[in-house]
Amino acid sequence: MERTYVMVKPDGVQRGLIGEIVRRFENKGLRLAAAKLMTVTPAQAERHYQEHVGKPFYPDLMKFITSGPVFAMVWEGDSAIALARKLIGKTDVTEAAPGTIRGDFALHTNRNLVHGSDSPESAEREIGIFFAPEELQSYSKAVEAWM
Ligand code: RTP
Ligand code: MG
Repeated sequence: MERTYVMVKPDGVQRGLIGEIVRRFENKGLRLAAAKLMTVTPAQAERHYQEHVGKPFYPDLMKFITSGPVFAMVWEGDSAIALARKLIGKTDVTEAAPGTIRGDFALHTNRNLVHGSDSPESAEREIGIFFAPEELQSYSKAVEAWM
């Protein structure tokens, strides 16, 4: 069982895509462990995107991710990290396949609607930036026996 950090970015909230994005993760069968609407602080943004410090797109990324509310979530299940990345689609929107969130809804790479952790280490780190341990729910769903 894995947990992954998924975040509808400010453009997704503004475009009214929270429900559409949540629906895709629910349909897949992943289990929602935590969720909240929040505004990312500059300190959280710096920690979250620490691997991109110094890259040409970093200043815009910092400004963008703190520019308005995001919908922060933790999803869990077997291979949750890889499955979430598949549902989200490739970073470059010209490569993101139809059927993925970015492939279906994103027009520009720097306004690509949704984030998903890229490794178990990133997932643990990112969940810790945005959620306190007591915000995560542990439960099971009867339907999981059929999946
Ligand atoms: P994210 O972290 O936001 O889920 O996106 P990702 O893993 O698919 O992509 P990542 O390499 O982590 O990049 C973080 C965000 O920076 C912007 N970006 N722009 N112009 C570019 O070459 C470029 N590369 C990355 C994107 O908005 C990407 O989501
Ligand atoms: Mg990334």
